[in-house]
This record gives sequence, C-alpha cells and structure tokens, in this order.
Amino acid sequence: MTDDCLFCSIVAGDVPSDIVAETDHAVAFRDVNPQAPTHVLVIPRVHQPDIGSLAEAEPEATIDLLRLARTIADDAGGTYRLVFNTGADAQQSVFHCHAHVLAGRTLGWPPG
Ligand code: DGP
Repeated sequence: MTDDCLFCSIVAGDVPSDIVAETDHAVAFRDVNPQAPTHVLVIPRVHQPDIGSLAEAEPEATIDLLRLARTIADDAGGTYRLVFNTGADAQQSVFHCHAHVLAGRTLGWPPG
C-alpha cells in the first residue's frame, strides 16, 4: 500500500469503486471514464507501477491478474483488447499497474 496512490486506496476500500470481481491477488472494477461498453480495470493488490515491474516482483500476482482479465473478457463475449498504458507518453495517468479490459464494440487498429 502506498499512501498517495489512488488505486491502493480503491484496493483498501477507502475510495469507492464499482468492483466486478476479486481474487486473492487482484481486483477488477469499472473504469470511471469508459471507452467501450465493457471497460474494466484489473489491478494487483500490491503496489507496482507497471506490468513489467509486477512481473519481476510478483509473478503469481501477474498470472492471477491476467486470468481475471480473461474471465472478465469472456463474460463480455470473448473479443476484447487488453491494454497496459506504460509511461506518461503512453497516456498512463495512474502509476499503479492496471490492465484495461475493453470489449463490447469493434476496436480499431492501430490504437493511436
Ligand atoms: P491510464 O490512463 O492507463 O493510467 O488509466 C487510468 C484509468 O483510470 C483511466 O481510464 C480512468 C480511470 N480512473 C481514474 N480515476 C478513477 C477512479 O477514481 N475510479 C475509477 N473507477 N477509475 C478511475
């Protein structure tokens, strides 16, 4: 837990969120600014800034996060995009690792 991290506060229950699923290692909740009919963020309970750091430090949590993302995507129909914005120039705005699960519409490529 990092005191000034929004997503750590969501994990702790100190900031309300629309949680759709939880596991021992991960929490999934709806994005406050959805970009698709299904737009769920899947985050590890532990604080790591990005997916690479999480994989290095917490491989079990990384696998758990990816499994949970797939479960959510399957529930949304099985066609989806999994996005890890990593770094400010890639539009990462919250520096607690999170997967965006986007589904429920046609998704263009390249993403821009
Ligand atoms: P990114 O730009 O990749 O770091 O994505 C961060 C996402 O987090 C962005 O799509 C909006 C979402 N978000 C920011 N603040 C909140 C919040 O307080 N609650 C929820 N549910 N989502 C948030």
